[in-house]
Amino acid sequence: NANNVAVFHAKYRHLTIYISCIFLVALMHMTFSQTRMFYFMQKSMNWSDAQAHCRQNYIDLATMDDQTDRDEMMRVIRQVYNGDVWTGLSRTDAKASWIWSDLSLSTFMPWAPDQPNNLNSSQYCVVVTKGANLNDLNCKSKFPSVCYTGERITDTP
Ligand SMILES: [Ca+2]
Repeated sequence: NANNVAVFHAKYRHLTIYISCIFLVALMHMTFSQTRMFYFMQKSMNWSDAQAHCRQNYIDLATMDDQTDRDEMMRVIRQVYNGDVWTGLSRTDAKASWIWSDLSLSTFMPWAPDQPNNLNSSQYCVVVTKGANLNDLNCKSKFPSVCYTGERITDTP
């Protein structure tokens, strides 16, 4: 009856709070541990070589899911560099969709003003500028690059 339920709740209230705390800590741990880690590669390479290098040493050229990724990526880059850096975004030709190299379905693409403009009809690979925006450039151009490790399974609110 209601009286027994009340007694039960009083008896186990501390346990409920304890379990809630553990759950909260576990959730926070998941949120933080699954954020991507970004790594700047100083050596200038064309996009394909940069991708091969990232895949060899990390997971791939960097993918961005959201503003959190963008902020963290720029924080890592700006520690040592202030210019264009290859990201994992590219396309196979002028009519193809932009695709992240790890096949991430992320649609977060903060293009710079008037970009992508496919200048000279030969810009199929994407750098992040010092202003943290995306610009399509020629894949044969040589720039430093940014790689990543880690995969986010849950999104932070
Ligand atoms: Ca461009």
